Amino acid sequence: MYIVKDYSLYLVLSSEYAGGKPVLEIARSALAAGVDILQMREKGRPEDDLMVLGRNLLLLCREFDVPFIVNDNPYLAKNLNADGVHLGQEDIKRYPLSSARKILGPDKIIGISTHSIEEFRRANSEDFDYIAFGPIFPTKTKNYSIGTDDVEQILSVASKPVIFIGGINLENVDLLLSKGARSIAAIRAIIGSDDIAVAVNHFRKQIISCKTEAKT
Ligand code: 3NM
Repeated sequence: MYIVKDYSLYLVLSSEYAGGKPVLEIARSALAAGVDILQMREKGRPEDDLMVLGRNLLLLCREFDVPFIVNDNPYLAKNLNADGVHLGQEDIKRYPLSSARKILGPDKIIGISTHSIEEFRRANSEDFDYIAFGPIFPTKTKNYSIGTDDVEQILSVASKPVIFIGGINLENVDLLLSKGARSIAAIRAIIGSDDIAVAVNHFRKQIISCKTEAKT
């Protein structure tokens, strides 16, 4: 199994929220500033486009030794030789974990989105490599948010890394970290920022200072 060194800051790259900025430029700045893992999340684009963008993103991720994850489609992940796939609750109806593993082989990362304690528990009992949980705060891709009340409970039973997602920004991340979260994913707070490197550095500082405090 591919061992991910660190899921602390997970960048989800979606050009629809990039405000017209080229995603490859955003990716380069974010990788240089220190995101730990990167996902290509491009909804509704032709597969040929995704192959081109994916190849370029993979090369960039390799340059920075950061895992490259493809959203939704294990076949696309396989064809790109990406490091893994991220599956939503709808995706796993089409590609249950066993079939995604068969497509990708045993050494790739397979992550899943969960949106309730029940979904989390189910995913936690299966052999996913990580579990995303959200949307924690209001966000554009979902019409509800679940807040931080369940964070401690989830972390107390989690048997794999949990990545919190949804509306997380530099103002609210401390609340999440104070509940024990150590891995967070973001789209807009990073790619919508005027200065990608500054946004990434701020997130990193906040996460790192929390980890250091937890040890002392
Ligand atoms: N998945 P932003 S929330 C892609 O809850 C995605 O599973 C979510 O974007 C989930 O950081 C979300 O801009 C959107 O809120 C994250």
